[in-house]
Amino acid sequence: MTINILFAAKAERWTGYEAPLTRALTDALPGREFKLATDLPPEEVDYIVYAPNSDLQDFAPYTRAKAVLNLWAGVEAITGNETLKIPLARMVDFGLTQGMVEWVTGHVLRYHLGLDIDITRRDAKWEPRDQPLARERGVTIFGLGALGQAVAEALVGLGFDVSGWSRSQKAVEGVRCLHGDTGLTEALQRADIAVLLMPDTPATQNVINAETLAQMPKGAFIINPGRGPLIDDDALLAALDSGQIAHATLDVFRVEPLPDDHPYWAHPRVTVTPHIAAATRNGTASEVIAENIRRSEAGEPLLHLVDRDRGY
Ligand code: NDP
Ligand code: OXD
Repeated sequence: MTINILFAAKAERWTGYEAPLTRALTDALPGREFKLATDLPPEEVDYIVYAPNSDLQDFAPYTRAKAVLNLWAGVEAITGNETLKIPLARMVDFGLTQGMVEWVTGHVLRYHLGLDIDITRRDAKWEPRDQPLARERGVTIFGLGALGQAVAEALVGLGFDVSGWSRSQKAVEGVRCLHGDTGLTEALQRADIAVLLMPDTPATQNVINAETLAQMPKGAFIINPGRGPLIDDDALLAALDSGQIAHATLDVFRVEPLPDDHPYWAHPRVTVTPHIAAATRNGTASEVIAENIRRSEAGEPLLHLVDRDRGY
């Protein structure tokens, strides 16, 4: 029987996915017939390859569908969808992970080395300064999941004093793994540079607030490629103005695109990037999707299943 796979993402994504997804499905399902399309009768669809910003928001008519396979790592825009009753898998993709490692490492090194001082200097002042080694710089990764762990390992490789904070206890070589409410204070105190890589859930919203910002070392840096709601924006702006936080690099926001009049745009101690930290890569992501369809057809458990109650 033909496996019908609906590609439900913005139309412009189809051009990039059609060929690699077809190739990956052909490799993963030898001898099986499949149909991959952007439009199929809902009652005939077996799998939905999905982006939360697609027009598909009502899953009720997809009575035969076995799983929704998300093209994004973040699932906050779909976990609350009451019409979704079937398993939901999120994206864990080599390309996405590597992209995040490179983006975070670049911004950590920018802060660690004080690169802005030299890049923006125009006053002809020759002012040598001491450069601490990475091992003298505490970096805390808030969120030690697929992305956080990879980032932590890369920073350990560069010699940083890396801590990580998660909901449950983790073990990552070279990383001081802290967790839960009891681990939060130490995680904050060790964060000369804080990297936020948690999902947006009711439990993580505003985790960076006036109280937690005050527990970080004075003059700390914040890098947020996680999600906008992790930060209480007013509290961060106040901490930037007081010097408690020296600078923030923000890739994600409560409202995207970030509105023209948002104070982050003009703030001298904020760098805004337009949600570009890491993108799902068509080729590697297609292999992840195809592998999950193969698993489902073989009666094996899906990879990267979302716990809808936990929200990630
Ligand atoms: P994972 O689900 O693999 O990891 C999430 C981590 O956050 C886990 O370590 C988890 O703890 C921790 N966490 C969740 N809730 C809490 C909590 N209440 N307290 C403490 N820790 C918590 O996600 P990924 O690493 O794959 O992705 C992380 C996020 O990065 C995505 O949800 C998305 O928002 C963002 N993202 C941003 C991109 C960009 O371009 N800006 C690109 C891709 C992703 P535990 O391990 O105990 O479960
Ligand atoms: C994602 C993202 O969640 O790009 O994949 O933010």
